[in-house]
Amino acid sequence: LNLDLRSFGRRRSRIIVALDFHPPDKDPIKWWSHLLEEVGDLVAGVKIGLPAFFKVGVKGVSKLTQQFGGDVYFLADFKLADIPVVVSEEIRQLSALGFNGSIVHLFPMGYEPVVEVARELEHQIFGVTYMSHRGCRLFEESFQTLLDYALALGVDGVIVGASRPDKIREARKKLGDTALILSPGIGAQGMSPGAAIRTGADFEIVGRAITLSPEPRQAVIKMAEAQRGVER
Ligand code: NUP
Repeated sequence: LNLDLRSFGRRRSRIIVALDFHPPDKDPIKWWSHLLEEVGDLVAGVKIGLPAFFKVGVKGVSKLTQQFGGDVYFLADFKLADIPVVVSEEIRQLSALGFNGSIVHLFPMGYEPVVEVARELEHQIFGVTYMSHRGCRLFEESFQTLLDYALALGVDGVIVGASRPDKIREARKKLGDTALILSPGIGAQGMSPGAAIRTGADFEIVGRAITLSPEPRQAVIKMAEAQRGVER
Protein backbone atom coordinates (compact mmCIF):
# COMPACT_ATOMS: atom_id res chain seq x y z
CA LEU A 1 0.00 0.00 0.00
CA ASN A 2 1.51 3.27 -1.13
CA LEU A 3 0.47 6.07 1.18
CA ASP A 4 2.27 8.96 -0.45
CA LEU A 5 0.38 11.95 -1.78
CA ARG A 6 1.55 11.48 -5.36
CA SER A 7 -0.14 8.10 -5.57
CA PHE A 8 -3.43 9.49 -4.25
CA GLY A 9 -3.40 12.24 -6.84
CA ARG A 10 -2.95 10.09 -9.89
CA ARG A 11 -6.33 8.47 -9.57
CA ARG A 12 -8.51 11.56 -9.38
CA SER A 13 -7.60 15.22 -9.42
CA ARG A 14 -4.97 17.47 -7.97
CA ILE A 15 -7.32 18.94 -5.39
CA ILE A 16 -6.78 18.86 -1.65
CA VAL A 17 -9.87 20.08 0.17
CA ALA A 18 -9.27 22.15 3.31
CA LEU A 19 -11.86 21.62 6.05
CA ASP A 20 -11.84 24.90 7.98
CA PHE A 21 -15.36 26.16 7.47
CA HIS A 22 -18.86 24.74 7.24
CA PRO A 23 -22.22 26.37 6.42
CA PRO A 24 -23.48 28.00 9.66
CA ASP A 25 -26.71 26.01 9.65
CA LYS A 26 -24.90 22.65 9.49
CA ASP A 27 -23.25 20.54 12.15
CA PRO A 28 -19.53 20.55 11.30
CA ILE A 29 -18.77 16.85 11.71
CA LYS A 30 -21.92 15.82 9.85
CA TRP A 31 -21.24 18.32 7.08
CA TRP A 32 -17.61 17.34 6.57
CA SER A 33 -18.38 13.67 6.64
CA HIS A 34 -21.19 14.26 4.13
CA LEU A 35 -18.80 16.37 2.08
CA LEU A 36 -16.20 13.60 1.95
CA GLU A 37 -18.85 11.13 0.90
CA GLU A 38 -19.78 13.54 -1.89
CA VAL A 39 -16.32 14.40 -3.17
CA GLY A 40 -13.99 11.73 -1.73
CA ASP A 41 -13.71 9.93 -5.05
CA LEU A 42 -12.74 13.17 -6.83
CA VAL A 43 -10.08 14.67 -4.58
CA ALA A 44 -6.55 13.58 -3.76
CA GLY A 45 -6.67 14.58 -0.15
CA VAL A 46 -8.24 16.43 2.72
CA LYS A 47 -6.47 19.00 4.88
CA ILE A 48 -7.34 19.54 8.53
CA GLY A 49 -5.98 22.25 10.82
CA LEU A 50 -6.85 24.04 14.04
CA PRO A 51 -10.23 25.44 12.92
CA ALA A 52 -11.62 21.94 12.32
CA PHE A 53 -9.76 20.54 15.29
CA PHE A 54 -11.39 23.04 17.66
CA LYS A 55 -14.82 22.30 16.20
CA VAL A 56 -14.79 18.51 16.23
CA GLY A 57 -11.90 17.59 18.55
CA VAL A 58 -9.65 14.56 18.48
CA LYS A 59 -12.70 12.30 18.44
CA GLY A 60 -14.22 13.98 15.41
CA VAL A 61 -10.96 13.99 13.50
CA SER A 62 -10.32 10.32 14.19
CA LYS A 63 -13.87 9.54 13.10
CA LEU A 64 -13.04 11.13 9.74
CA THR A 65 -9.65 9.42 9.37
CA GLN A 66 -11.19 6.06 10.28
CA GLN A 67 -14.04 6.46 7.83
CA PHE A 68 -12.11 7.88 4.89
CA GLY A 69 -8.45 7.05 5.57
CA GLY A 70 -6.75 4.99 2.88
CA ASP A 71 -9.28 6.38 0.44
CA VAL A 72 -8.22 10.02 0.63
CA TYR A 73 -4.89 11.38 1.82
CA PHE A 74 -5.09 13.06 5.24
CA LEU A 75 -2.90 16.14 5.53
CA ALA A 76 -2.46 17.81 8.93
CA ASP A 77 -2.04 21.58 8.69
CA PHE A 78 -0.93 22.78 12.11
CA LYS A 79 2.08 24.58 10.64
CA LEU A 80 4.23 23.08 13.33
CA ALA A 81 7.08 25.29 14.56
CA ASP A 82 8.87 24.32 17.76
CA ILE A 83 12.01 22.66 19.06
CA PRO A 84 12.65 19.53 17.00
CA VAL A 85 11.98 17.07 19.84
CA VAL A 86 8.51 18.56 20.36
CA VAL A 87 7.70 18.68 16.64
CA SER A 88 8.76 15.02 16.40
CA GLU A 89 6.32 14.15 19.19
CA GLU A 90 3.56 16.13 17.43
CA ILE A 91 4.28 14.16 14.25
CA ARG A 92 3.96 10.88 16.19
CA GLN A 93 0.58 11.94 17.59
CA LEU A 94 -0.71 13.15 14.21
CA SER A 95 0.43 9.94 12.57
CA ALA A 96 -1.36 7.90 15.25
CA LEU A 97 -4.51 9.94 14.57
CA GLY A 98 -4.45 8.75 10.98
CA PHE A 99 -2.73 11.60 9.18
CA ASN A 100 -0.49 10.67 6.23
CA GLY A 101 1.44 13.93 6.18
CA SER A 102 1.97 17.23 8.01
CA ILE A 103 2.67 20.83 7.10
CA VAL A 104 5.48 22.37 9.15
CA HIS A 105 7.15 25.76 9.23
CA LEU A 106 10.79 25.54 8.24
CA PHE A 107 12.12 28.71 9.87
CA PRO A 108 12.97 27.08 13.23
CA MET A 109 15.42 24.90 11.26
CA GLY A 110 17.32 22.02 12.81
CA TYR A 111 14.52 19.69 11.68
CA GLU A 112 16.72 16.76 10.55
CA PRO A 113 15.52 14.60 13.49
CA VAL A 114 11.91 15.51 12.67
CA VAL A 115 12.30 14.27 9.12
CA GLU A 116 13.91 11.11 10.42
CA VAL A 117 11.02 10.35 12.78
CA ALA A 118 8.52 11.11 10.03
CA ARG A 119 10.31 8.77 7.64
CA GLU A 120 10.17 5.92 10.16
CA LEU A 121 6.43 6.46 10.47
CA GLU A 122 5.97 6.79 6.71
CA HIS A 123 4.52 10.22 7.41
CA GLN A 124 5.25 12.91 4.84
CA ILE A 125 6.56 16.38 5.64
CA PHE A 126 5.62 19.55 3.74
CA GLY A 127 7.43 22.79 4.53
CA VAL A 128 5.99 26.27 4.11
CA THR A 129 8.22 28.32 1.81
CA TYR A 130 5.88 31.09 0.65
CA MET A 131 2.43 31.96 1.97
CA SER A 132 -0.58 33.06 -0.05
CA HIS A 133 -1.60 36.21 1.80
CA ARG A 134 -0.55 39.78 1.05
CA GLY A 135 2.24 41.27 3.07
CA CYS A 136 4.15 38.10 4.00
CA ARG A 137 7.33 40.10 3.71
CA LEU A 138 9.54 37.78 5.70
CA PHE A 139 8.74 34.98 3.23
CA GLU A 140 9.62 37.28 0.34
CA GLU A 141 13.00 37.90 1.94
CA SER A 142 13.60 34.30 2.98
CA PHE A 143 12.14 32.34 0.08
CA GLN A 144 15.46 31.19 -1.39
CA THR A 145 16.82 30.25 2.03
CA LEU A 146 13.69 28.25 2.88
CA LEU A 147 13.70 26.51 -0.51
CA ASP A 148 17.38 25.58 -0.14
CA TYR A 149 16.69 24.34 3.34
CA ALA A 150 13.69 22.28 2.18
CA LEU A 151 15.92 20.68 -0.44
CA ALA A 152 18.74 19.96 1.99
CA LEU A 153 16.30 18.53 4.53
CA GLY A 154 14.74 16.26 1.93
CA VAL A 155 11.12 17.16 2.65
CA ASP A 156 8.40 15.47 0.62
CA GLY A 157 7.03 18.78 -0.53
CA VAL A 158 6.70 22.51 -0.03
CA ILE A 159 3.83 24.99 0.24
CA VAL A 160 3.89 27.95 -2.13
CA GLY A 161 0.88 30.29 -2.34
CA ALA A 162 -0.99 30.34 -5.64
CA SER A 163 -1.04 34.13 -5.53
CA ARG A 164 2.61 34.11 -6.56
CA PRO A 165 3.01 32.16 -9.83
CA ASP A 166 6.57 33.49 -10.11
CA LYS A 167 7.44 31.83 -6.79
CA ILE A 168 5.87 28.53 -7.90
CA ARG A 169 7.97 28.64 -11.07
CA GLU A 170 11.11 29.34 -9.08
CA ALA A 171 10.34 26.53 -6.64
CA ARG A 172 9.77 24.06 -9.46
CA LYS A 173 13.01 25.06 -11.11
CA LYS A 174 14.97 24.61 -7.93
CA LEU A 175 13.26 21.42 -6.69
CA GLY A 176 12.91 19.61 -9.99
CA ASP A 177 11.09 16.38 -9.26
CA THR A 178 12.57 15.89 -5.81
CA ALA A 179 9.67 17.47 -3.93
CA LEU A 180 6.00 18.17 -4.48
CA ILE A 181 4.56 21.69 -4.59
CA LEU A 182 1.22 22.25 -2.84
CA SER A 183 -0.48 25.54 -3.53
CA PRO A 184 -3.27 27.20 -1.51
CA GLY A 185 -5.04 30.38 -2.56
CA ILE A 186 -7.41 28.98 -5.18
CA GLY A 187 -11.05 30.10 -5.04
CA ALA A 188 -11.86 32.27 -2.02
CA GLN A 189 -8.42 33.93 -2.06
CA GLY A 190 -8.83 34.88 -5.71
CA MET A 191 -6.81 32.52 -7.89
CA SER A 192 -8.49 30.33 -10.52
CA PRO A 193 -8.49 26.53 -10.42
CA GLY A 194 -5.61 25.25 -12.53
CA ALA A 195 -3.60 28.46 -12.18
CA ALA A 196 -1.04 26.97 -9.80
CA ILE A 197 -0.82 23.69 -11.74
CA ARG A 198 -0.07 25.69 -14.89
CA THR A 199 2.98 27.28 -13.31
CA GLY A 200 4.35 24.08 -11.84
CA ALA A 201 2.43 23.06 -8.70
CA ASP A 202 1.43 19.41 -8.18
CA PHE A 203 -1.65 20.00 -6.04
CA GLU A 204 -4.03 22.85 -5.33
CA ILE A 205 -5.38 23.29 -1.82
CA VAL A 206 -8.98 24.55 -1.89
CA GLY A 207 -11.09 25.33 1.15
CA ARG A 208 -14.10 27.62 1.16
CA ALA A 209 -14.86 27.35 -2.58
CA ILE A 210 -15.75 23.72 -1.82
CA THR A 211 -16.71 23.59 1.87
CA LEU A 212 -19.17 26.48 1.64
CA SER A 213 -20.54 25.59 -1.77
CA PRO A 214 -24.20 24.54 -1.89
CA GLU A 215 -23.14 21.92 -4.44
CA PRO A 216 -19.66 20.74 -3.44
CA ARG A 217 -19.53 17.86 -5.93
CA GLN A 218 -20.31 20.16 -8.85
CA ALA A 219 -17.73 22.65 -7.58
CA VAL A 220 -15.06 19.94 -7.41
CA ILE A 221 -15.93 18.54 -10.85
CA LYS A 222 -15.57 22.02 -12.38
CA MET A 223 -12.23 22.59 -10.68
CA ALA A 224 -10.88 19.20 -11.66
CA GLU A 225 -11.82 19.97 -15.27
CA ALA A 226 -10.03 23.30 -15.12
CA GLN A 227 -6.95 21.53 -13.75
CA ARG A 228 -7.02 18.94 -16.51
CA GLY A 229 -7.24 21.74 -19.08
CA VAL A 230 -3.85 23.08 -18.01
CA GLU A 231 -2.16 19.74 -17.26
CA ARG A 232 1.55 19.97 -17.81
O1 NUP B 1 0.14 30.16 2.61
C1 NUP B 1 -0.81 29.48 2.94
N1 NUP B 1 -2.07 29.89 2.62
C2 NUP B 1 -3.19 29.16 2.96
O2 NUP B 1 -4.32 29.60 2.64
C3 NUP B 1 -0.66 28.26 3.62
C4 NUP B 1 -1.79 27.51 3.97
N2 NUP B 1 -1.65 26.34 4.59
N3 NUP B 1 -3.06 27.98 3.63
C5 NUP B 1 -4.23 27.15 4.00
O3 NUP B 1 -4.96 26.80 2.84
C6 NUP B 1 -5.22 27.85 4.92
O4 NUP B 1 -4.89 27.56 6.27
C7 NUP B 1 -6.55 27.24 4.53
O5 NUP B 1 -6.75 26.04 5.24
C8 NUP B 1 -6.37 26.86 3.06
C9 NUP B 1 -7.00 27.82 2.08
O6 NUP B 1 -8.37 27.88 2.27
P1 NUP B 1 -9.35 28.74 1.31
O7 NUP B 1 -8.78 30.11 1.23
O8 NUP B 1 -9.37 28.04 -0.02
O9 NUP B 1 -10.67 28.68 2.01
